[in-house]
Amino acid sequence: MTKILNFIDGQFVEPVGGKFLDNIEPATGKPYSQVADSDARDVDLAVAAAEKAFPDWSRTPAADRSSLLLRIADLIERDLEKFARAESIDTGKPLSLARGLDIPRAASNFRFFATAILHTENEAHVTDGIAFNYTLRQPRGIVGLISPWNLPLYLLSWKIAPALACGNTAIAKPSELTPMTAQLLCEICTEAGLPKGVLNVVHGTGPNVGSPITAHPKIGTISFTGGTVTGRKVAETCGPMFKKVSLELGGKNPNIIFADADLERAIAGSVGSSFANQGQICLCGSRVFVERSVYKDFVDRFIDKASQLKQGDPLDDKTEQGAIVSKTQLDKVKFYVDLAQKEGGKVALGGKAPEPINERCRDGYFFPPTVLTDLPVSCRTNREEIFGPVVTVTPFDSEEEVIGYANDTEYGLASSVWTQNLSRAHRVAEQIHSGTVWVNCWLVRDLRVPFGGMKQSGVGREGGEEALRFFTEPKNVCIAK
Ligand code: TXE
Repeated sequence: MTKILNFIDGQFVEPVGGKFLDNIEPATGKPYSQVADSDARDVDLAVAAAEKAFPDWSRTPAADRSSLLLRIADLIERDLEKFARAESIDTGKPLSLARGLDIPRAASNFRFFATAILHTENEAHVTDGIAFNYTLRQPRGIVGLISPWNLPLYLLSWKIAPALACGNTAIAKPSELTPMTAQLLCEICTEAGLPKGVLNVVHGTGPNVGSPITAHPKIGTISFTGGTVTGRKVAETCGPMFKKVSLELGGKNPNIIFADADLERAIAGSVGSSFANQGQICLCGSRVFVERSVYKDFVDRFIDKASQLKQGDPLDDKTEQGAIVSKTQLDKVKFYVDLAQKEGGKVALGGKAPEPINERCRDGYFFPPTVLTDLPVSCRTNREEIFGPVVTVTPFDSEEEVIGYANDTEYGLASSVWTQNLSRAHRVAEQIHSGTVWVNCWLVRDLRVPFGGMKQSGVGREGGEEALRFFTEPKNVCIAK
């Protein structure tokens, strides 16, 4: 069975403790590889390598760092098919999604930050008659990058690319559930000629590897994407150590359809925002609100369209809905569908695990697109993050009412608004408490825009200039006249 090893100081190495975890293929429910079950000793080795690499890497001219990162982007694209297949097997996501979204986006992340660092500016402030100030933005040192299982390479590269582009060295920890494409990325980094120790990857569980990374005194910067409960633990560790932290956490995003929307477009968009990647995207719109005059029409057509999504073996090219990432996550989804019914909800679509899709997938973690109606806005199903192919649909009567519903959550990551009334779009966008508001679209991601959440969806922003600022330390140099 393939062994996924740590990548430290440019070498693939076994974990010091010699232990491995089974890596399960969600579509079959069976182990198909093993991943290093590392601990604090491996983190220490990675930190030593990153520390050694930092002086040279941080002084490498931006143009040279840029060339290297562009080469990594090219190599990811060259190996697109290999990466996409690996991501699909590891996560259960449809191969077509990995090929069309995850892997191209990983290449774009490298390309974007490789070129962004060629166009930076340093601010200057003239203090009248007294002094001249300029701002240096220097790399912060060794950074810790912790990422989740839903978009493994997409999210890991979203952190690695800006961190390295800015001249930092990194310790990355992919989710233990989906470590495979990080291994492939390390192979490519070697081929591209990335100096050893610049990127180190330590595999293992959150408590054994994630926690020592967040607690390590030599890692002063932590970029974390994952669940809100874990994010809180990361913040608790980093706070008293005064680390610079970015937390991209969960969501319970509203998707609002006004009667004046282009319904055809809103329905297609809502099927995507509800069920893409089996609903396992932090940006998915899991609470759908529909203006009462079009509620019935919308629900009927939405259900009709969602029921046509082809669930199947993730490796089948025609599959649109694959497997849920793990048994734990599948159980969580089932728990919430049961809870919804206890809370008075009706299952309008799905709700039960399907018959086996084929012999290979007999024991896989499948759950169909599920639509729940008739739930009170404030019930648990409507408040807690499910992170699966499950949405609730609720009618509303006025703009004011739906803004109240949208904001009645602990989370504030993203939202969608569907309307053809431009003034309404501006009004609603301004009042919704979320880091992103999409109008008549979903998941349109320009890499230059600030990305992140409000309230319990996180702290800080990633993307474009925000990322370059996060991974650098501003220093004011003041020269007297
Ligand atoms: O994520 P975790 P889990 C949500 C979703 C899901 C829930 C739990 O609702 O059901 O979170 O998922 C590492 N110190 N999201 O438990 O644990 C872990 O190894 C440092 C939303 O699978 O947050 C992994 O690499 N690190 C989300 C990463 O944190 C720790 C995506 C994320 O895993 C750690 C995933 C610790 N103490 C889940 N414990 C999104 N917003 O995209 C774990 N980790």
